[in-house]
Amino acid sequence: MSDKSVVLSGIQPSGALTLGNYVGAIKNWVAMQETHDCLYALADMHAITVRQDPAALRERCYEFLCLYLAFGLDPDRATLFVQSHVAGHAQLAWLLNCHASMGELTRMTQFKDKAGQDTDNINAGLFDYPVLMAADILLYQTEAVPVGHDQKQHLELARNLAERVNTRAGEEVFTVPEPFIPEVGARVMRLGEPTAKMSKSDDVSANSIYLLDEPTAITKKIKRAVTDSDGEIRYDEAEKPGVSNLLAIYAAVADCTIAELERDYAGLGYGRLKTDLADAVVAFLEPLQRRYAEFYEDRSQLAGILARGAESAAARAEPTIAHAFRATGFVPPV
Ligand code: ATP
Ligand code: LTN
Repeated sequence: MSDKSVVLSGIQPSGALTLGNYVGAIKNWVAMQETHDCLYALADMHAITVRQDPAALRERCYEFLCLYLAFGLDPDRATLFVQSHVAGHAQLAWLLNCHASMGELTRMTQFKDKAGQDTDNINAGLFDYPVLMAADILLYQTEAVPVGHDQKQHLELARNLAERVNTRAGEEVFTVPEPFIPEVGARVMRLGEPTAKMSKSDDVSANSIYLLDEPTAITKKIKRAVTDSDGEIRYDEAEKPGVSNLLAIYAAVADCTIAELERDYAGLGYGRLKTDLADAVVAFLEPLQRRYAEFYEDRSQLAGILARGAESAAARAEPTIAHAFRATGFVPPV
């Protein structure tokens, strides 16, 4: 077993991946596989908390995997797997459910947002979503969880559940995980509404840059992005959310700092900033999309990667399930 610290993260295949998902999460996933023992999940069980077409959900899992591979996530260095392939996620979620309170789950802002958006389908899974996420994390004795800012509250819940179970059991069943949130780009905003988070399930596609968007669509969306009327290129989230968002995206795709951009664009207009940003995003995504298409061709390779990932993740989950069940008082299977 590796002596590197364990990292786990996941994304639910609930819509096409956006640049927000890359900047807030996947960018760190790629960097961390060099230095940590990483597990990255396709969180399909989370995705069914909103209604899914089964064939489309299956297809999207392959799409996500190809994008992960195209970004350079490497099945030889990180465990890439489908959440539903490892039974321990559902098993541990049940156990944790019995330690989570209705009150704390009711306070989760993501639940309040999503329940408010789709009032016809406020299912128990949507409410319980953060407990399943805590199970994903605690199942592997995870130390760090690379996510965007919106997941901070869920991480706090996972920490509380770990500490609560450890205290009640009188022994350390779970490692208490830490969030790992980027300093810049932890909250990429909608292009047309820069006070709300860019999100893959947004109905308005002009608000998001999808990782598989065509260059012309990217350019068009960025040109139409909402800015402000003072004309100054300066990072100030409160006063200038639109321009700040464009600068954060630029810094993430061009691997430079916001201070460098502010200096380079001092005195230039928003038109110029948008044209250059569109070029930078297209230059960043084009090679990615090419690699994506190559991976997508080879289904048997993809199936092999997922089989390997599931086997490795399941083996790693087993000791934690056994420990947590024993500490709870369950009779061990004979
Ligand atoms: P959905 O619309 O289905 O809720 P989403 O786009 O908000 O999806 P998630 O699956 O909830 O994405 O999140 C996957 C990861 O991407 C998480 O780590 C999350 O914090 C991060 N993330 C999502 N949107 C953004 C964003 N706009 N900026 C930065 N990080 C983000
Ligand atoms: N809920 C997360 C996706 C997710 C996740 C995880 C993130 C599912 N399981 C485990 C980190 C660790 C979201 O981003 N919506």
